[in-house]
Amino acid sequence: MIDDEIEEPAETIILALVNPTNSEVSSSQSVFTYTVKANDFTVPDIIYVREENSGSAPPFNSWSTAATNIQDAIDLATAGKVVLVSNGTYNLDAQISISKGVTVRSVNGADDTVVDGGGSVRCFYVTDNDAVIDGFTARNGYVSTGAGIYLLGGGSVLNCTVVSNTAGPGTSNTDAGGIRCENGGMVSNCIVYANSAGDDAGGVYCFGGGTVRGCVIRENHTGDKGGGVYCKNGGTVENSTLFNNTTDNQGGGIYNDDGYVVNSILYSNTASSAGNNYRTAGGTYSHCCSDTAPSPDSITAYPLFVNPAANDLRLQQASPCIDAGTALPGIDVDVASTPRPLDGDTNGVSTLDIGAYEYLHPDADSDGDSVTDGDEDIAGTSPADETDYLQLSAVAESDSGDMEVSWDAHGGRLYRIYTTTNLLPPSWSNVFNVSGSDGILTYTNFDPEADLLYIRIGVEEE
Ligand SMILES: [Ca+2]
Ligand SMILES: [Ca+2]
Ligand SMILES: [Ca+2]
Ligand SMILES: [Ca+2]
Repeated sequence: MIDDEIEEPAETIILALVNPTNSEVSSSQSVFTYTVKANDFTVPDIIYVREENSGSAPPFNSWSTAATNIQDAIDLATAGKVVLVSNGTYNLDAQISISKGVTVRSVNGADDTVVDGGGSVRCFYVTDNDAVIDGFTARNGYVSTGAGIYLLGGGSVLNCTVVSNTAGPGTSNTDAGGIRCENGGMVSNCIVYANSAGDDAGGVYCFGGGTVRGCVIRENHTGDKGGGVYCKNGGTVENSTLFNNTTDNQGGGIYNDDGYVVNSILYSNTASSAGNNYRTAGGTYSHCCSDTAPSPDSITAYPLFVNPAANDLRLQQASPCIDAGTALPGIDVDVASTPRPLDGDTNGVSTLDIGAYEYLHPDADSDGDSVTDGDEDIAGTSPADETDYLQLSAVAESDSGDMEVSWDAHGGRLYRIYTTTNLLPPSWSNVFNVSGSDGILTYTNFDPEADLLYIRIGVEEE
């Protein structure tokens, strides 16, 4: 493209060009600016997107040149690259289409990063098995199927909130209000709620495959089969909580046609015709919790949610779902980012809970590092990793004789430094406080008055 009037070209090369119709060269005729097309660049490993940016320019390789449109960044990306999206609400006039193995990830998660279909278009459409959508709210999508997100032949949706999407209009062939997985796809650690479909699958449709893992699926509605989930010709639902979904026909929680449901809670769903919590047409179950047991190894006691009226579907300490699941590969964190499995019944064995949330018992020590799960939760260390606990990473004496202690800190935590010259109570003095970010913090005691100084580090959540 040749253009001498672009205000902020991505990159400008001044060319001396002889006017082909005139052997005389004048300055006004001979110099053009040439704006390099985006695909002339080396594609950066990270392609940035932010909602407003007057300095936007390909290849969007910094926040200052970030794209303002998620699709522009995806179009420029190649397989293996990351499209990193800042906070904001991205209002769509066309669906975001991902047809290559690109990871589209928000900086700060679903609460702060919203893709809005405006009640007129689908939010995301994925046709590559290596594509990943991580940390978005997808809302107000509208189309006849897969109104929030459509995974065709694979792809992953991680840590997303999928809400208020509608498959319509009418009640014929309007399926998958929230998410449609077709012949594959992974939906992991997502909250899918208040979506609807005129025909089948208010929340998630697994059609010919697809996996729903660690998800909360609540308050979705459909006209026909599967208020929460419809598994047709396959599909797997693992460690999920299906709650308060409704259908005008069959299978309020799930309509299970040849799917497999494991470690999942199916409770308080309603169906006008049959199968409030589940309706089975060839599907199977293992280690679930529902009002009637869908398999011999399932339980029927009420799951004891923390506050179901407020949709807080975490488990109380006495819940029968705690440590009642079966072992599954690939599940190492729950929908609230709590590591799992944990030893929620303090019997010394860490076992997956049934449902989307893992209960953290404050007195357990699931990983055996001698720090309780409760203290690890406060410190921000992993209760499922014995190498991760609050500990000093270095103790040193500076050239001037000052004492320095360093530790591996975490964000959202306040560290309090106490010192004493003897251990006789009451002796500790709180001499310094510092807010943590992820990484090493160092405290230097500049004026030790005694030959012997004890230092203690306390931590609390900010
Ligand atoms: Ca557990
Ligand atoms: Ca246990
Ligand atoms: Ca521990
Ligand atoms: Ca630990």
